[in-house]
Amino acid sequence: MTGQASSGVERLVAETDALFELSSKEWLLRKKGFRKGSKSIQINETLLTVGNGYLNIRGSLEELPPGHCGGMYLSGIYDKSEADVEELVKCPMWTDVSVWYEDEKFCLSCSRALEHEQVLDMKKGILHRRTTFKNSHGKILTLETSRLVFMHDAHRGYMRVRITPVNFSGQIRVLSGLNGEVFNRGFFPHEQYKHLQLEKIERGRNFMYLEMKTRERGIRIAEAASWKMMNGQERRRRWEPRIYGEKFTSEITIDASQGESYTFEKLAVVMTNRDVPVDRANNMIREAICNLRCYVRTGAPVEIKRHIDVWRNLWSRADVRIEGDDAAQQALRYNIYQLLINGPSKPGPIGAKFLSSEGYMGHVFWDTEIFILPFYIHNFPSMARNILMYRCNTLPGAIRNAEKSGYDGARFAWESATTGEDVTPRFASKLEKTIRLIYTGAEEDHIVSDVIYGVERYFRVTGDESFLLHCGLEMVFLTARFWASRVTKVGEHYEIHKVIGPDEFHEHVNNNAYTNWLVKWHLRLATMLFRHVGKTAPEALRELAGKISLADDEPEHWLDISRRLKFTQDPETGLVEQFDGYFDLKDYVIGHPDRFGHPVLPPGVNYRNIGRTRLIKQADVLLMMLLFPHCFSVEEKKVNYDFYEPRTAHKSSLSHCTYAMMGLAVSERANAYRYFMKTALFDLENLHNNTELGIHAASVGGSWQAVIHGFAGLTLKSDRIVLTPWLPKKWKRLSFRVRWRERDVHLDITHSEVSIRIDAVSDVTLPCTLYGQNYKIRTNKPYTLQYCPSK
Ligand code: IFM
Repeated sequence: MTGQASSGVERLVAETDALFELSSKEWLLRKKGFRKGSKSIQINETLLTVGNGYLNIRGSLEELPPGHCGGMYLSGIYDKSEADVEELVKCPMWTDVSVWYEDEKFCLSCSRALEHEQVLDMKKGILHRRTTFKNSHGKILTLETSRLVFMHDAHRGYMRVRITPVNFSGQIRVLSGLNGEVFNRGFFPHEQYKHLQLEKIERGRNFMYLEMKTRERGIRIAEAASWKMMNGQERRRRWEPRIYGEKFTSEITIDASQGESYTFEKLAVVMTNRDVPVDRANNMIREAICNLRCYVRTGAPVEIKRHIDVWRNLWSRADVRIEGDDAAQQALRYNIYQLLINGPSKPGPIGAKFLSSEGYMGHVFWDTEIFILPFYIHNFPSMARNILMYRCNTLPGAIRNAEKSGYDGARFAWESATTGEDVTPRFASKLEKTIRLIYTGAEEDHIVSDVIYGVERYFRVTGDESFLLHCGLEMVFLTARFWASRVTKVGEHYEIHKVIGPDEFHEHVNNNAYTNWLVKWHLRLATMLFRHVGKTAPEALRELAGKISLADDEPEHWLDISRRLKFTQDPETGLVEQFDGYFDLKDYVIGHPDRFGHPVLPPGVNYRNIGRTRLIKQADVLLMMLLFPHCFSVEEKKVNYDFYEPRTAHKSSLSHCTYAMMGLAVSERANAYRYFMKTALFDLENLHNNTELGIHAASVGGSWQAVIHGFAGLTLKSDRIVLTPWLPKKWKRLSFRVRWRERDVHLDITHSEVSIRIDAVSDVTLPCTLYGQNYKIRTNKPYTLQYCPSK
């Protein structure tokens, strides 16, 4: 190698070094130390996931120590094979690396760790690792890695590896490749499902290529990578690419000198046949290699710079600053980071565990529309649209669900994957320890209206008429038709029998308040939209009516059902009965929490008999009041809060954020803050002891909502902004911005002022209600109003 070329390489290394410089500490999530065989290995893998919403990679250690559960997941790639139902497929890995000296691998489980740390830089979306191993022969070596998947180009990833033999010189082998020997976890311990079969494995002078196909749907996943030594090339003795079965390994042997560092880099491309035009999809190797060549030509530093620029923009859009409470700020940042690495740039599913693991098999629940979607609606409307488009595209599956259960219209699946047909497993999910039949797929029908709630909220905040006319209306009408066939007429009234509400401790119940209230609203909305669009876009309505054979009198029938659907609330106290007969159940309240602060079930109550008690799993009536805040008075909310809060076991990650926001609504502020911190720290502190199985995406979205809708008290209506901020004492300032119908709303709240500025293309005056008082806000002008929450 010439001196000139080698100085070019040094420059490249220095350039990436500069780009990889760590951000300041408030942007870092640090995980220090390593405990062999402990659960923390997998918990850290979940927490340290990097991604871009198309492809996400768990933060596994490159040498994959025993007990690891590394994995890469691609949005929307599901397969069934021997599994009970379709599940998110673990894809071939490209981030595995192993370093050997004299037939001994440097691995955290067999070498001593003199130091070990993984650092997630949330500002840049990069995961770093630094480990100094001492092997059984006393050889000390430092391994440093950095990995990322690009935000500006979802198909590309990058990894840099640096090794330094600290107290020895000699031949070191560094291996990395493409690993197709990957399995999903099975239902029982040690059971595994194989979802992929080998299609093609090839090597060229500068690349390796692996193509695998999902066994059921035949989706082809292509991975191409270049793996090379960057500096110290003259030290390279051998480069041996090897293919073992479904694994490609590229082995580089170097003559290493004590104290010198050697840097390697891997450029990877990942795509599926779904990502390329049909006529090119039968030549995936060509697609992937072309892409890789182009990537190699551009060079990593240019790509990394672009990636960091995109991250800068994402944070400038979505960051929320809390001054005075570092713990809250750090936790919220982490949750926003999770939302950012899972935002879909194309229509596609968002599962209850995001793309962080196979937990809940990657399925999509109501978590998406009720808990996760609002962040995207208020920050990245096009991503929100993509989330809803997934539901729209799976309407045919929802129609089949309705048909299969003997109803009309469309019934969104309780658990959804590729087609929208219900994929709820028949037996208890892997997250629960016991095996029992699951009824949620047959009975948890509130999902149907939860999706529509998401549609309405999206439309209200964005005003996206085209989505409404081309997708939303059809979703609203077909699901309204489902309810019209699902209700039971009892005398002059309608009822909904045999459901499970959000509280899943009680199955086969009649007239769950949350469900019935949502259905009332949904049917009314359907009728109103029918009338409204009949006037504003009659042609579009006529076309849709023809497509779904909508009879003229159907909408009026929906309104009639809405009016006469049962809903039970004590007229004197305002207390809502969660379902028929709930008040007749044995009464218990949750006693003192355990030493971790978790609610403890009263003596004698267990998961087999809990359905005979008034104890509930998660917010139910309270969530209804949160979603429809203007339909219930503060007194009604308080009565229900006081009743249900001591009876809620919070055995779901969806519960705490609801109690945080409802706590603020009824001035239970200390409690609200406590619940907020639980939500915000849900995975960071492994609150439910199952973070190894993936991120709790609903609590991630819920913690953002608790700050924006809860503490800032922000509601965006179609024509006005409503604000009721209240800040905890130690929060000196809360500031953020949200998107509202092509405008940017900037809010800055302190204990004395509420500052608001609405940036817009044109100057207009918009109404804003603060603590119930109306103001007129001119766009592009700053306003400072008084902060004065009720005592
Ligand atoms: O959707 C939730 C449900 O409400 C409670 N069990 C877990 C599901 C997925 O998060």
